[in-house]
Amino acid sequence: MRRLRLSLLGLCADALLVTHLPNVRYLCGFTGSSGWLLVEQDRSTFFTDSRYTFQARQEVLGARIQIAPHGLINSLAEALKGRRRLRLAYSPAQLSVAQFNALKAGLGGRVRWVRASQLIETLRAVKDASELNTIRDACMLISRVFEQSVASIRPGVTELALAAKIEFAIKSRGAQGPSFETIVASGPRSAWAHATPSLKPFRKNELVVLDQGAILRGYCSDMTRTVFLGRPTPKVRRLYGAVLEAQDAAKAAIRPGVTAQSVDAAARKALRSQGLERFFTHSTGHGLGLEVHEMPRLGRGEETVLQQGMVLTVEPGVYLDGFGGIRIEDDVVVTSSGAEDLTTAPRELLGL
Ligand SMILES: [Mn+2]
Repeated sequence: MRRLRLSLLGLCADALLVTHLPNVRYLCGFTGSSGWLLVEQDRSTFFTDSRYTFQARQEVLGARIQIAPHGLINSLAEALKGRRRLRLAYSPAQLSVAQFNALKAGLGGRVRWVRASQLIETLRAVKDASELNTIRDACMLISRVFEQSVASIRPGVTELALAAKIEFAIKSRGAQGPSFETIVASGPRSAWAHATPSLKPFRKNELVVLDQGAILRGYCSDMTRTVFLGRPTPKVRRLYGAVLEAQDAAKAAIRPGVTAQSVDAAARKALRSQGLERFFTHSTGHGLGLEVHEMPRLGRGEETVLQQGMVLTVEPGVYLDGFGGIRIEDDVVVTSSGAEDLTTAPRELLGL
């Protein structure tokens, strides 16, 4: 809240309306599904509806709680009544056109709207010690879940059945649930980078991509491993080795002061040297925290400078139509001199 108020001064805004729930949670601790936060220099007000009266009382810190009987917009208008002029910052990507129009109508002409994108996201990108501890635990948990669930990959078991086992294990081990819909994709379907699990059974001599994450105490992990059902063929070995080398190259490029795009370039360069760059069809990674995708993105043209305390995924892959895909993904934290792995499941090619 203190760091946010400083950036508001820089924007010449009197207040910021926070409408994105992960940002609301980050600033005041509220974990429910409806709530806005108004941050001013001398106070903050949290608006929610009557379903959350008790929860807000227990969770919200550093803000006055305002239960809205007739919608958040009316309550906000009520709270701002009597202000003559207000420069109110908002994040355009996090308000619908309908909400924005209703806000303009409800708050009237005294508000000057100031567009402010990614103020809080920029703060969130660098994790503090307690956030790092939680992410570390979420990464440890998903590593254990993978090691446990890999034993269930056998011919005849369906992708959906394995996904169900993974998600059962996530909750059994004390996480709230998966941080995204678990990906289990086998055979040619493993070439679909974002496949959803299907009723397809595993067969002998297939690649299986498992992309799984857990939300623990609000924080996400995100890890991918690719295994081979049978004795890996020379082609699979070669592809797998190239992806692992690309991942190592990207990790080795991470340290404070380098740009996000330079990490992506390192992975691409490693795959290019094997003639495989054109099969790498997504970016190298992304930030991770309260949301499974947050700042910074490790991709082409991304000029964000990495800082100590950022948590990133590193996940190069190759996808060959009709054959299959291979992706290896770890979560790392940027340290004072490099990158430290947070996900620890084995990375060598596993033949089952
Ligand atoms: Mn990811």
